[in-house]
Amino acid sequence: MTTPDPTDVHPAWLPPAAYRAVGSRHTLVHGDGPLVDTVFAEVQRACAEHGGTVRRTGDGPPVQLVLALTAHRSAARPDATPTATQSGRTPNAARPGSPETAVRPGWTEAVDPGPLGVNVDAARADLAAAGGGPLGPEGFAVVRPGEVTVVLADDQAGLLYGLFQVVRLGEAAYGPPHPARVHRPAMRRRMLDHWDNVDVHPVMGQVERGYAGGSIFWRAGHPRRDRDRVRAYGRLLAACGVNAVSVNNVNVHATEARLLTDRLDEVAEIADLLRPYGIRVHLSVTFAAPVVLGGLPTADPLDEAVREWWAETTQRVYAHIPDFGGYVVKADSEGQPGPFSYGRDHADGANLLAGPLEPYGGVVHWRAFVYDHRQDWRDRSTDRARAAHDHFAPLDGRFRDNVIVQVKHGPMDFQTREPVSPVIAAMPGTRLAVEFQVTQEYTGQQQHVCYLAPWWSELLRFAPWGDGERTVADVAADGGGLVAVSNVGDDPFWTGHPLAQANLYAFGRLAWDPKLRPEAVLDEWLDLTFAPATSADPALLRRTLHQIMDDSWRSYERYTAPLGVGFMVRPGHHYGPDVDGYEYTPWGTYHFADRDGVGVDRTRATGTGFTGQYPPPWSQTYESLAACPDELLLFFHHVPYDHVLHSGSTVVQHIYDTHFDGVAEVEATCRRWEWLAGLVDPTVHARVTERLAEQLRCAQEWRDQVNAYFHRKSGVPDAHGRPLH
Ligand code: GCW
Repeated sequence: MTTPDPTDVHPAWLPPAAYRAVGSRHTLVHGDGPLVDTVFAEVQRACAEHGGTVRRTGDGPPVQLVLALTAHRSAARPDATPTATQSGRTPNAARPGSPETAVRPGWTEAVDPGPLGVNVDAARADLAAAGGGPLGPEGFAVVRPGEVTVVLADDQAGLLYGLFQVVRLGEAAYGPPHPARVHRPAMRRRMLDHWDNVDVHPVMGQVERGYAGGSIFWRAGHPRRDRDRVRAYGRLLAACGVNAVSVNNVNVHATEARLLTDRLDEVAEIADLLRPYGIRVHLSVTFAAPVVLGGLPTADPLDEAVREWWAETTQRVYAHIPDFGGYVVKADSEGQPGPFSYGRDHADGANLLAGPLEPYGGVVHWRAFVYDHRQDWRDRSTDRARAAHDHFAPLDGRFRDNVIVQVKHGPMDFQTREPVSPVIAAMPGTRLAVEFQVTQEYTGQQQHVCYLAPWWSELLRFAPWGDGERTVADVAADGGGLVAVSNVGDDPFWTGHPLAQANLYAFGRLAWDPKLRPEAVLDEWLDLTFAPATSADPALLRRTLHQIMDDSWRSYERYTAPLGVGFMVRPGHHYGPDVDGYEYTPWGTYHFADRDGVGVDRTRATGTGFTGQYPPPWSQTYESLAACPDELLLFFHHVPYDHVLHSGSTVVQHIYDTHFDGVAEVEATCRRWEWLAGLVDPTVHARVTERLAEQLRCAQEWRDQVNAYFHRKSGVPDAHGRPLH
């Protein structure tokens, strides 16, 4: 195969310079199979650029890098139904002494694919001595027993991930000898959901909540067939560890529904392009498919003809796409059809689709984003935050093993700050996937710099049962993995804002290893994207980009909705401030500000009772006004404006201060970015400069609207006498 090289798109974190260390050396790639071919092609391309050589067998110059498959083949495919030992309800990440890492008797004997030279044998011995096998379907080890760096993997995908690790390491991969370093993904499935439409939707456009131009897959009703672009996308995703992509919007409209049947070829083509990068394709389907596509009178999950229709349809899908990943379903949510129409529940619905997928190793991602979007705002007893738990927790244990209940990380909807969804702690007998939003619907729509890895890292490290107990990452790792809504479109920078590429990269890396520090992930991304060797002042570049990005999510939080209350965005498109925009609407997203106070009382004592959906200690912490963390205060409590926060500030003064601070931080970001003129590609510099001007304008608007609003409601002046309008 040849590696893609679209000329009309930014190379993101795989510019040729990122391959300098690999491409300037002599490399041996050992093993067979399509993904090994991908590894070979990647190294070959790097060598063409940087002067090294690569071969698969035979004689040649002494090699400095070996990428070799071991003879051991893992029985499990990444998407196969996990066995007790694989899932075991313990984190998937290797733990010394756990069944995951134990050396199987006879394993070292099994590893002998032939005479590759002494360094490889030493590397294998080293790996075995370190108790490092089996590596699993996607794991790999990097060993440097002497002067040669050796990457070992049991399976092809592991070799590909091993190559990208060596690329990340750059020159550091060829430093002093070191023993085997074993890498295995924490999550078996690391998935991106595209909300791409085939037709241009009259309101949502080509990509729902897309801020990077059109779709890379479809344009105005037709497949784009930009094969290079899709391959290049697969390559970028593999390089950060993503292994599954759902290609179309979870809101499945009439044309998009047909991707399951007469337009399946379009999906198969994408699958063909992504397969060489270890990525399986999934498809969003409509629950009403038996009616709208099959002409049946019902889509009732207990109807025999409906079951047969799904079985036959699924069989046809696998005939076209043998490694098809499975279905994604948004049912009974925001107008999408679902089992409620037939008096059935979500377990009935999900199990209907899971059955036919099961023999092929496919899964159903069944979304838990189910709530009443036709709420009466006057009715204080209905609380949207409660909805997913109310619907799904009682169904725990009823889902088939190849159903993955996909839960948004928070109880509302991808806000800048929300507590962790209580569903994540409520379904021990169900495989759960946690869903993030890389596309910045509520975090600046790729007009604003907002590096989201610190937010995701907080969420992944959160321990719903209290400190020292299992984390959100552990739940996802034992269950269905991590999913995120993609931020990619046909924009020349992939993501509209060039710095938003870092979010896509970070999502993949955190899904692979949720313990990575967000600043370290940013360093990886910086070093790849802005290869230091090509920069006039790499230290200044790195320092400045850290200053701009590390805290950008918290800056965004400061100038938008305060203290976890959420929304306050313009209805519909969700960009920019509108404090009361959703206040008297049916969407269930209220802040309840009046002249005396603000916030949503979700306590058991006097409010909606939502705090009772958490296990201890959080059920108590959130219930207590005194204990509730400041950043979530208004999510859980309605308080007077003079309520004193743990920080010592009153609520209203906190609102004023953070809004002035947030804008000042954006001003500093604009100045810092100016210093980088000449240190980054001029087209990148120009694009970011343009976006920063908009970010500053918008941040000022947020500051002035939010501050003026709370000043007018509360009548409390700013303690520092700043203008409040
Ligand atoms: O955040 C909301 C978005 C909808 C989206 C929905 C969902 C695809 O505003 O555009 O629909 O979430 O997650 O299903």
